[in-house]
Amino acid sequence: MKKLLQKGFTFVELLIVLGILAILIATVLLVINPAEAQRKARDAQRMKDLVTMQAIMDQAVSDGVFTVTAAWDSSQQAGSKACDGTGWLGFGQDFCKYIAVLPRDPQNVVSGKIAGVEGTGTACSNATTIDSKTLYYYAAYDVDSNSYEVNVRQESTSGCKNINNDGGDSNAFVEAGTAEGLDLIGDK
Ligand SMILES: [Ca+2]
Ligand SMILES: [Ca+2]
Repeated sequence: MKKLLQKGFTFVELLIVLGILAILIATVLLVINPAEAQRKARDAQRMKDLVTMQAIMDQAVSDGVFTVTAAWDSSQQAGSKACDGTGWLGFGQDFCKYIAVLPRDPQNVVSGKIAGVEGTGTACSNATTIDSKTLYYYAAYDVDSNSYEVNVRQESTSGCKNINNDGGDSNAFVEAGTAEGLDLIGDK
């Protein structure tokens, strides 16, 4: 019996093994960083949606479907994903022939603890988080120049670099569109 017990772990040995396991798990979590991985995944979706929104707007401008008579900003209407003109990217226009369901920010929150990141420079090394702001997609159409701008935020530190070098005037958005200087949407 004594021999058998000696072959097993002592309490101290068990503690050491558990300690090592805890360190290993903490290290793996630090490397994988599930929260940052989720932010990256949402950012990737946002970049995809930006291209989709550009395609919708390009087509709509090309087809001359806009009947609005004044500049229009959809940035505060991130609710419905309906394509029939009542959705957030509506401008009162029916976009159903271009897309069945409008893209919408994966988070789509009025005010989050972290609403995104912003920073300057190609590496965005000074990235800081944006607190207590809307985490929506934004769009604007200017009737005089028949041009538009669409914006998305980024949440992950690595996504921050997407907000620069896009030809726009904002260090808080990834901007795209046909408006000169992409200056139709101010910082939100
Ligand atoms: Ca930008
Ligand atoms: Ca802009």
